[in-house]
Amino acid sequence: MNLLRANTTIIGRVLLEEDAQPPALGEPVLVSQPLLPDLDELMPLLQQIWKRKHVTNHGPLHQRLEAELQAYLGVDTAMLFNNGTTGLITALKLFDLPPGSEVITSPLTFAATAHAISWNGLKPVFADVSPGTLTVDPEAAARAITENTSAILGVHVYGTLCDVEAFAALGASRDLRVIYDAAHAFGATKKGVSVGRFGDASVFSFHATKLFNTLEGGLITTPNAQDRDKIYYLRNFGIKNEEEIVEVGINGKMNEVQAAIGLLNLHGVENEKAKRRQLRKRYCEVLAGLDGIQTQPEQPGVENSEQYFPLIIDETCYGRTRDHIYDALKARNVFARKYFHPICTDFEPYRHLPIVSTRAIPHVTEVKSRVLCLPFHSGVSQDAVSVIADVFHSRR
Ligand code: T4K
Repeated sequence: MNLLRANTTIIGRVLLEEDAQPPALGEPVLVSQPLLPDLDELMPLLQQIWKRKHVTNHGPLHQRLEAELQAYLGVDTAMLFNNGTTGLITALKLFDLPPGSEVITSPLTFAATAHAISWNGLKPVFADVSPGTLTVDPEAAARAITENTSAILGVHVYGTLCDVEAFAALGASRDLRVIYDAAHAFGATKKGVSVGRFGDASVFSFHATKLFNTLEGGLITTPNAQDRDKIYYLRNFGIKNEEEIVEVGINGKMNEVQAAIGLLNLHGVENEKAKRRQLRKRYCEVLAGLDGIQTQPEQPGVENSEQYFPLIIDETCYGRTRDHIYDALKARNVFARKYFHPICTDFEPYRHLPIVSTRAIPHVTEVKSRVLCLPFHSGVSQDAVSVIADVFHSRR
Protein backbone atom coordinates (compact mmCIF):
# COMPACT_ATOMS: atom_id res chain seq x y z
CA MET A 1 0.00 0.00 0.00
CA ASN A 2 1.53 3.32 -1.04
CA LEU A 3 0.64 5.63 1.78
CA LEU A 4 2.62 8.66 0.74
CA ARG A 5 1.89 10.96 -2.14
CA ALA A 6 4.44 11.24 -4.89
CA ASN A 7 4.96 14.99 -4.46
CA THR A 8 5.91 14.97 -0.79
CA THR A 9 9.35 15.14 0.78
CA ILE A 10 9.94 12.02 2.81
CA ILE A 11 12.46 11.54 5.59
CA GLY A 12 12.12 8.24 7.44
CA ARG A 13 8.55 7.89 6.07
CA VAL A 14 7.46 11.10 7.76
CA LEU A 15 5.64 13.76 5.74
CA LEU A 16 7.29 17.14 5.99
CA GLU A 17 5.50 19.34 3.46
CA GLU A 18 3.25 21.91 5.07
CA ASP A 19 0.32 21.25 2.76
CA ALA A 20 0.66 17.49 2.42
CA GLN A 21 -2.51 15.60 3.33
CA PRO A 22 -1.70 12.25 4.97
CA PRO A 23 -3.87 9.53 3.48
CA ALA A 24 -6.34 7.45 5.50
CA LEU A 25 -5.96 3.76 6.28
CA GLY A 26 -8.33 1.29 4.62
CA GLU A 27 -9.19 -0.57 7.85
CA PRO A 28 -9.95 1.25 11.12
CA VAL A 29 -7.11 1.12 13.64
CA LEU A 30 -8.57 0.93 17.15
CA VAL A 31 -6.96 1.87 20.44
CA SER A 32 -7.14 -1.74 21.66
CA GLN A 33 -7.55 -5.13 20.07
CA PRO A 34 -8.07 -8.28 22.10
CA LEU A 35 -5.49 -11.02 22.11
CA LEU A 36 -7.51 -14.10 21.10
CA PRO A 37 -6.44 -17.74 21.15
CA ASP A 38 -6.40 -19.90 18.07
CA LEU A 39 -9.86 -21.47 17.65
CA ASP A 40 -8.25 -24.85 16.95
CA GLU A 41 -6.63 -24.72 20.38
CA LEU A 42 -9.81 -23.53 22.07
CA MET A 43 -12.08 -26.28 20.70
CA PRO A 44 -10.57 -29.17 22.72
CA LEU A 45 -10.96 -27.17 25.93
CA LEU A 46 -14.57 -26.34 25.04
CA GLN A 47 -15.20 -30.03 24.33
CA GLN A 48 -13.85 -30.89 27.79
CA ILE A 49 -16.17 -28.32 29.38
CA TRP A 50 -19.17 -29.60 27.42
CA LYS A 51 -18.39 -33.18 28.40
CA ARG A 52 -17.94 -32.38 32.10
CA LYS A 53 -20.91 -30.03 32.21
CA HIS A 54 -19.17 -28.20 35.03
CA VAL A 55 -19.41 -24.77 33.40
CA THR A 56 -18.99 -22.39 36.33
CA ASN A 57 -18.57 -22.27 40.15
CA HIS A 58 -14.83 -22.91 40.51
CA GLY A 59 -14.43 -25.56 37.80
CA PRO A 60 -11.16 -27.31 36.99
CA LEU A 61 -10.07 -24.80 34.32
CA HIS A 62 -10.82 -21.95 36.70
CA GLN A 63 -8.64 -23.62 39.31
CA ARG A 64 -5.84 -24.22 36.80
CA LEU A 65 -5.88 -20.63 35.62
CA GLU A 66 -5.84 -19.32 39.18
CA ALA A 67 -2.81 -21.47 39.99
CA GLU A 68 -1.00 -20.44 36.79
CA LEU A 69 -1.68 -16.75 37.41
CA GLN A 70 -0.50 -17.05 41.00
CA ALA A 71 2.80 -18.45 39.74
CA TYR A 72 3.07 -16.01 36.79
CA LEU A 73 2.48 -13.00 39.04
CA GLY A 74 4.52 -14.34 41.97
CA VAL A 75 1.86 -13.69 44.59
CA ASP A 76 0.56 -15.62 47.61
CA THR A 77 -3.10 -15.13 46.84
CA ALA A 78 -4.62 -14.83 43.36
CA MET A 79 -8.40 -15.04 43.05
CA LEU A 80 -10.23 -14.82 39.76
CA PHE A 81 -13.29 -12.61 39.25
CA ASN A 82 -15.86 -12.16 36.52
CA ASN A 83 -14.58 -8.62 35.89
CA GLY A 84 -12.23 -6.04 37.36
CA THR A 85 -15.04 -3.93 38.84
CA THR A 86 -16.41 -6.80 40.96
CA GLY A 87 -12.80 -7.43 41.96
CA LEU A 88 -12.40 -3.80 43.12
CA ILE A 89 -15.69 -3.87 45.03
CA THR A 90 -14.62 -7.10 46.74
CA ALA A 91 -11.07 -5.93 47.52
CA LEU A 92 -12.48 -2.89 49.33
CA LYS A 93 -14.94 -5.14 51.19
CA LEU A 94 -12.11 -7.47 52.26
CA PHE A 95 -10.74 -5.06 54.86
CA ASP A 96 -13.99 -4.17 56.66
CA LEU A 97 -13.38 -0.45 56.26
CA PRO A 98 -15.64 1.62 58.57
CA PRO A 99 -18.96 2.44 56.87
CA GLY A 100 -18.91 5.93 55.35
CA SER A 101 -15.15 6.31 55.74
CA GLU A 102 -13.03 8.05 53.10
CA VAL A 103 -10.89 6.37 50.46
CA ILE A 104 -8.35 8.51 48.64
CA THR A 105 -8.04 7.86 44.93
CA SER A 106 -7.14 9.34 41.55
CA PRO A 107 -9.54 11.41 39.46
CA LEU A 108 -7.62 10.30 36.33
CA THR A 109 -9.01 6.80 36.02
CA PHE A 110 -11.88 4.78 34.60
CA ALA A 111 -15.10 5.51 36.51
CA ALA A 112 -15.09 1.94 37.89
CA THR A 113 -12.39 2.89 40.43
CA ALA A 114 -14.53 5.56 42.08
CA HIS A 115 -17.73 3.55 41.63
CA ALA A 116 -16.24 0.60 43.56
CA ILE A 117 -15.64 2.92 46.53
CA SER A 118 -19.19 4.26 46.36
CA TRP A 119 -20.74 0.78 45.98
CA ASN A 120 -19.13 -0.11 49.32
CA GLY A 121 -20.85 2.82 51.03
CA LEU A 122 -17.47 4.57 51.31
CA LYS A 123 -16.60 8.11 50.19
CA PRO A 124 -14.18 8.70 47.34
CA VAL A 125 -11.75 11.56 48.00
CA PHE A 126 -9.86 12.67 44.91
CA ALA A 127 -6.20 13.64 45.18
CA ASP A 128 -4.16 15.29 42.42
CA VAL A 129 -1.73 13.34 40.23
CA SER A 130 2.03 13.81 39.92
CA PRO A 131 3.14 15.40 36.63
CA GLY A 132 5.72 12.69 35.91
CA THR A 133 3.62 9.58 36.44
CA LEU A 134 -0.01 10.80 36.34
CA THR A 135 -0.60 8.55 39.35
CA VAL A 136 -1.80 9.92 42.72
CA ASP A 137 0.71 12.40 44.13
CA PRO A 138 1.69 11.06 47.60
CA GLU A 139 1.91 14.62 48.96
CA ALA A 140 -1.59 15.41 47.74
CA ALA A 141 -2.76 12.10 49.23
CA ALA A 142 -1.17 12.97 52.59
CA ARG A 143 -2.92 16.34 52.48
CA ALA A 144 -6.26 14.62 51.78
CA ILE A 145 -6.10 12.42 54.90
CA THR A 146 -8.65 13.23 57.60
CA GLU A 147 -9.70 11.40 60.75
CA ASN A 148 -12.26 9.57 58.56
CA THR A 149 -9.78 8.23 56.03
CA SER A 150 -9.53 4.44 55.98
CA ALA A 151 -7.67 3.61 52.75
CA ILE A 152 -5.80 4.75 49.68
CA LEU A 153 -6.84 3.24 46.35
CA GLY A 154 -3.95 4.04 44.01
CA VAL A 155 -4.27 3.50 40.26
CA HIS A 156 -1.31 2.29 38.18
CA VAL A 157 -2.75 4.25 35.28
CA TYR A 158 -1.67 3.20 31.73
CA GLY A 159 0.66 0.71 33.46
CA THR A 160 2.74 3.47 35.09
CA LEU A 161 3.30 2.39 38.68
CA CYS A 162 2.25 4.50 41.64
CA ASP A 163 4.94 5.58 44.09
CA VAL A 164 4.50 2.31 45.98
CA GLU A 165 7.22 3.09 48.54
CA ALA A 166 5.66 6.44 49.46
CA PHE A 167 2.20 4.85 49.81
CA ALA A 168 3.57 2.00 51.92
CA ALA A 169 5.12 4.56 54.26
CA LEU A 170 1.98 6.71 54.33
CA GLY A 171 -0.25 3.69 54.93
CA ALA A 172 1.94 2.47 57.79
CA SER A 173 2.31 5.88 59.45
CA ARG A 174 -1.40 6.75 59.27
CA ASP A 175 -2.83 3.26 59.74
CA LEU A 176 -4.46 3.13 56.32
CA ARG A 177 -5.06 0.22 53.97
CA VAL A 178 -3.29 0.59 50.64
CA ILE A 179 -5.07 -1.04 47.71
CA TYR A 180 -4.11 -0.77 44.05
CA ASP A 181 -6.26 -0.65 40.97
CA ALA A 182 -3.84 -2.58 38.78
CA ALA A 183 -6.28 -2.92 35.85
CA HIS A 184 -3.53 -1.65 33.51
CA ALA A 185 -0.53 -3.21 35.18
CA PHE A 186 -0.67 -6.95 34.48
CA GLY A 187 2.83 -8.41 34.61
CA ALA A 188 4.58 -5.16 35.59
CA THR A 189 7.44 -5.42 38.06
CA LYS A 190 9.51 -2.98 40.09
CA LYS A 191 13.07 -4.00 40.93
CA GLY A 192 11.98 -7.53 40.09
CA VAL A 193 9.03 -7.46 42.51
CA SER A 194 5.63 -8.25 41.00
CA VAL A 195 3.15 -5.40 40.99
CA GLY A 196 0.71 -7.76 42.73
CA ARG A 197 2.86 -7.80 45.85
CA PHE A 198 2.52 -4.08 46.62
CA GLY A 199 0.03 -2.80 49.17
CA ASP A 200 -2.60 -4.89 50.93
CA ALA A 201 -4.30 -5.98 47.69
CA SER A 202 -4.22 -5.32 43.94
CA VAL A 203 -6.99 -5.74 41.41
CA PHE A 204 -6.41 -6.55 37.74
CA SER A 205 -8.89 -6.31 34.87
CA PHE A 206 -8.97 -9.04 32.25
CA HIS A 207 -11.39 -7.16 30.00
CA ALA A 208 -11.01 -7.61 26.23
CA THR A 209 -9.13 -4.30 26.06
CA LYS A 210 -6.39 -5.51 28.41
CA LEU A 211 -3.04 -7.06 27.49
CA PHE A 212 -4.07 -10.31 29.19
CA ASN A 213 -7.79 -10.90 28.78
CA THR A 214 -10.47 -13.50 29.45
CA LEU A 215 -13.01 -11.46 27.39
CA GLU A 216 -14.38 -10.18 30.70
CA GLY A 217 -12.57 -10.97 33.89
CA GLY A 218 -10.52 -9.81 36.82
CA LEU A 219 -8.19 -10.90 39.60
CA ILE A 220 -7.48 -9.91 43.18
CA THR A 221 -3.97 -10.57 44.40
CA THR A 222 -2.64 -10.08 47.88
CA PRO A 223 0.74 -10.75 49.45
CA ASN A 224 -0.94 -12.81 52.21
CA ALA A 225 -2.06 -16.42 51.78
CA GLN A 226 -4.50 -15.94 54.72
CA ASP A 227 -6.70 -13.65 52.58
CA ARG A 228 -7.72 -16.56 50.37
CA ASP A 229 -10.66 -17.89 52.36
CA LYS A 230 -12.32 -14.55 52.93
CA ILE A 231 -12.01 -13.55 49.25
CA TYR A 232 -13.38 -16.98 48.30
CA TYR A 233 -16.47 -16.44 50.44
CA LEU A 234 -16.94 -12.83 49.31
CA ARG A 235 -16.77 -13.99 45.69
CA ASN A 236 -19.43 -16.71 46.10
CA PHE A 237 -22.33 -15.25 48.12
CA GLY A 238 -20.48 -16.02 51.38
CA ILE A 239 -21.21 -19.75 50.99
CA LYS A 240 -19.07 -21.91 53.28
CA ASN A 241 -21.09 -25.08 52.81
CA GLU A 242 -24.62 -26.11 51.97
CA GLU A 243 -25.88 -24.83 55.29
CA GLU A 244 -23.61 -21.91 56.16
CA ILE A 245 -23.27 -18.37 54.76
CA VAL A 246 -20.40 -16.60 56.54
CA GLU A 247 -19.98 -13.31 54.61
CA VAL A 248 -22.16 -10.80 52.77
CA GLY A 249 -20.81 -12.07 49.47
CA ILE A 250 -21.44 -11.19 45.87
CA ASN A 251 -21.44 -13.31 42.71
CA GLY A 252 -17.97 -12.58 41.34
CA LYS A 253 -17.23 -15.96 39.78
CA MET A 254 -15.52 -16.48 36.44
CA ASN A 255 -16.94 -19.24 34.24
CA GLU A 256 -15.09 -22.13 32.58
CA VAL A 257 -15.20 -20.69 29.04
CA GLN A 258 -13.52 -17.50 30.23
CA ALA A 259 -10.96 -19.58 32.14
CA ALA A 260 -10.23 -21.64 29.00
CA ILE A 261 -9.54 -18.47 27.03
CA GLY A 262 -7.37 -17.21 29.86
CA LEU A 263 -5.28 -20.40 29.95
CA LEU A 264 -4.57 -20.11 26.23
CA ASN A 265 -4.02 -16.35 26.27
CA LEU A 266 -1.51 -16.67 29.07
CA HIS A 267 0.74 -18.52 26.60
CA GLY A 268 0.44 -15.66 24.10
CA VAL A 269 1.02 -12.80 26.50
CA GLU A 270 4.82 -12.57 26.29
CA ASN A 271 4.71 -12.53 22.49
CA GLU A 272 2.07 -9.78 22.48
CA LYS A 273 4.10 -7.83 25.02
CA ALA A 274 7.25 -8.08 22.89
CA LYS A 275 5.36 -6.76 19.85
CA ARG A 276 4.00 -3.86 21.87
CA ARG A 277 7.53 -3.09 23.11
CA GLN A 278 8.61 -2.82 19.47
CA LEU A 279 5.63 -0.59 18.72
CA ARG A 280 6.47 1.64 21.69
CA LYS A 281 10.02 1.99 20.33
CA ARG A 282 8.73 2.80 16.85
CA TYR A 283 6.25 5.41 18.15
CA CYS A 284 9.01 7.02 20.23
CA GLU A 285 11.27 7.18 17.15
CA VAL A 286 8.70 8.79 14.88
CA LEU A 287 7.54 11.28 17.52
CA ALA A 288 11.04 12.21 18.73
CA GLY A 289 11.96 15.87 18.40
CA LEU A 290 8.39 17.16 18.20
CA ASP A 291 8.16 20.09 20.63
CA GLY A 292 5.22 19.72 23.00
CA ILE A 293 4.75 15.98 22.45
CA GLN A 294 5.71 14.04 25.55
CA THR A 295 5.77 10.26 25.64
CA GLN A 296 5.43 8.26 28.86
CA PRO A 297 8.76 8.54 30.73
CA GLU A 298 10.48 5.29 31.68
CA GLN A 299 10.32 4.50 35.39
CA PRO A 300 13.65 3.41 36.87
CA GLY A 301 13.66 -0.31 37.70
CA VAL A 302 10.14 -0.83 36.33
CA GLU A 303 9.21 -3.37 33.71
CA ASN A 304 6.27 -1.78 31.92
CA SER A 305 3.05 -3.75 31.47
CA GLU A 306 2.71 -2.45 27.87
CA GLN A 307 -0.98 -1.72 28.35
CA TYR A 308 -1.37 1.77 26.85
CA PHE A 309 0.73 4.31 24.98
CA PRO A 310 -0.33 7.71 26.35
CA LEU A 311 1.00 11.02 25.03
CA ILE A 312 0.79 14.49 26.54
CA ILE A 313 0.18 17.08 23.84
CA ASP A 314 1.08 20.57 25.06
CA GLU A 315 -0.60 22.86 22.56
CA THR A 316 1.41 25.89 23.70
CA CYS A 317 4.65 24.30 22.41
CA TYR A 318 3.26 22.00 19.73
CA GLY A 319 0.88 24.50 18.15
CA ARG A 320 -2.08 22.14 17.91
CA THR A 321 -4.40 20.76 20.56
CA ARG A 322 -4.97 17.18 21.62
CA ASP A 323 -8.49 17.39 20.23
CA HIS A 324 -7.15 18.56 16.87
CA ILE A 325 -4.86 15.53 16.68
CA TYR A 326 -7.65 13.21 17.85
CA ASP A 327 -9.89 14.48 15.02
CA ALA A 328 -7.10 14.41 12.42
CA LEU A 329 -6.32 10.78 13.32
CA LYS A 330 -10.00 9.87 13.19
CA ALA A 331 -10.29 11.39 9.73
CA ARG A 332 -7.60 8.91 8.68
CA ASN A 333 -9.35 5.94 10.29
CA VAL A 334 -7.15 5.90 13.41
CA PHE A 335 -9.18 5.79 16.63
CA ALA A 336 -7.06 7.06 19.52
CA ARG A 337 -8.79 7.57 22.89
CA LYS A 338 -8.72 10.46 25.38
CA TYR A 339 -8.36 8.15 28.42
CA PHE A 340 -9.35 9.44 31.01
CA HIS A 341 -10.98 12.66 29.94
CA PRO A 342 -13.52 13.58 31.26
CA ILE A 343 -11.98 12.81 34.65
CA CYS A 344 -14.09 11.36 37.49
CA THR A 345 -14.88 14.79 39.02
CA ASP A 346 -16.39 15.87 35.68
CA PHE A 347 -19.07 13.19 36.02
CA GLU A 348 -22.42 13.78 37.70
CA PRO A 349 -21.93 11.48 40.74
CA TYR A 350 -18.61 13.12 41.70
CA ARG A 351 -18.97 16.67 40.35
CA HIS A 352 -19.48 18.16 43.81
CA LEU A 353 -16.18 16.78 45.09
CA PRO A 354 -12.94 18.78 45.17
CA ILE A 355 -9.52 17.57 44.02
CA VAL A 356 -7.04 17.86 46.86
CA SER A 357 -3.75 19.22 45.55
CA THR A 358 -0.51 20.81 46.65
CA ARG A 359 -0.90 23.28 43.75
CA ALA A 360 -3.18 26.27 43.24
CA ILE A 361 -4.62 24.54 40.16
CA PRO A 362 -4.61 20.72 40.30
CA HIS A 363 -2.29 19.27 37.68
CA VAL A 364 -4.98 16.81 36.60
CA THR A 365 -7.31 19.63 35.50
CA GLU A 366 -4.60 20.84 33.10
CA VAL A 367 -3.37 17.49 31.83
CA LYS A 368 -6.82 16.03 31.19
CA SER A 369 -7.24 18.00 27.98
CA ARG A 370 -3.75 17.02 26.79
CA VAL A 371 -3.67 13.26 27.18
CA LEU A 372 -4.19 10.92 24.26
CA CYS A 373 -3.71 7.15 24.03
CA LEU A 374 -2.55 5.94 20.63
CA PRO A 375 -3.59 2.52 19.26
CA PHE A 376 -1.38 0.05 21.09
CA HIS A 377 -1.46 -3.65 20.17
CA SER A 378 0.17 -6.11 17.83
CA GLY A 379 -2.37 -5.32 15.10
CA VAL A 380 -0.93 -1.83 14.53
CA SER A 381 0.95 -2.12 11.23
CA GLN A 382 3.97 -0.18 9.99
CA ASP A 383 1.62 1.58 7.59
CA ALA A 384 -0.56 2.67 10.50
CA VAL A 385 2.49 4.02 12.36
CA SER A 386 3.44 5.95 9.23
CA VAL A 387 -0.02 7.49 8.92
CA ILE A 388 0.01 8.40 12.64
CA ALA A 389 3.49 9.93 12.28
CA ASP A 390 2.32 11.88 9.25
CA VAL A 391 -0.57 13.34 11.21
CA PHE A 392 1.75 14.50 13.99
CA HIS A 393 4.35 15.95 11.61
CA SER A 394 1.90 17.54 9.20
CA ARG A 395 1.32 21.22 9.96
CA ARG A 396 -2.40 21.13 9.11
N1 T4K B 1 -9.94 0.32 36.63
C1 T4K B 1 -9.40 0.84 35.53
C2 T4K B 1 -8.25 1.76 35.67
C3 T4K B 1 -9.89 0.48 34.26
O1 T4K B 1 -9.34 1.00 33.15
C4 T4K B 1 -10.96 -0.43 34.17
C5 T4K B 1 -11.50 -0.81 32.89
C6 T4K B 1 -11.49 -0.95 35.38
C7 T4K B 1 -10.95 -0.55 36.58
C8 T4K B 1 -12.65 -1.91 35.37
O2 T4K B 1 -12.30 -3.19 34.85
P1 T4K B 1 -13.46 -4.09 34.16
O3 T4K B 1 -14.59 -4.19 35.11
O4 T4K B 1 -13.82 -3.45 32.84
O5 T4K B 1 -12.76 -5.42 33.97
C9 T4K B 1 -13.03 0.07 28.14
C10 T4K B 1 -13.31 -1.17 28.93
O6 T4K B 1 -14.66 -1.57 28.88
C11 T4K B 1 -12.86 -1.12 30.35
O7 T4K B 1 -12.66 -2.45 30.75
C12 T4K B 1 -11.54 -0.37 30.49
N2 T4K B 1 -11.13 -0.21 31.85
C13 T4K B 1 -11.64 0.98 29.84
C14 T4K B 1 -10.35 1.76 29.93
O8 T4K B 1 -11.90 0.78 28.47
P2 T4K B 1 -14.43 1.66 26.68
O9 T4K B 1 -15.77 2.25 26.87
O10 T4K B 1 -13.30 2.53 26.30
O11 T4K B 1 -14.49 0.40 25.70
P3 T4K B 1 -14.81 0.33 24.17
O12 T4K B 1 -15.92 -0.63 23.97
O13 T4K B 1 -14.96 1.69 23.59
O14 T4K B 1 -13.50 -0.36 23.60
C15 T4K B 1 -12.28 0.32 23.49
C16 T4K B 1 -11.61 -0.13 22.20
O15 T4K B 1 -11.30 -1.52 22.23
C17 T4K B 1 -12.45 0.13 20.98
O16 T4K B 1 -11.66 0.89 20.10
C18 T4K B 1 -12.69 -1.22 20.35
C19 T4K B 1 -11.74 -2.17 21.05
N3 T4K B 1 -12.46 -3.39 21.42
C20 T4K B 1 -13.32 -3.36 22.47
C21 T4K B 1 -14.03 -4.47 22.81
C22 T4K B 1 -14.99 -4.43 23.98
C23 T4K B 1 -12.32 -4.52 20.65
O17 T4K B 1 -11.54 -4.53 19.67
N4 T4K B 1 -13.02 -5.64 20.99
C24 T4K B 1 -13.89 -5.65 22.03
O18 T4K B 1 -14.52 -6.70 22.31
O19 T4K B 1 -14.11 0.93 28.06
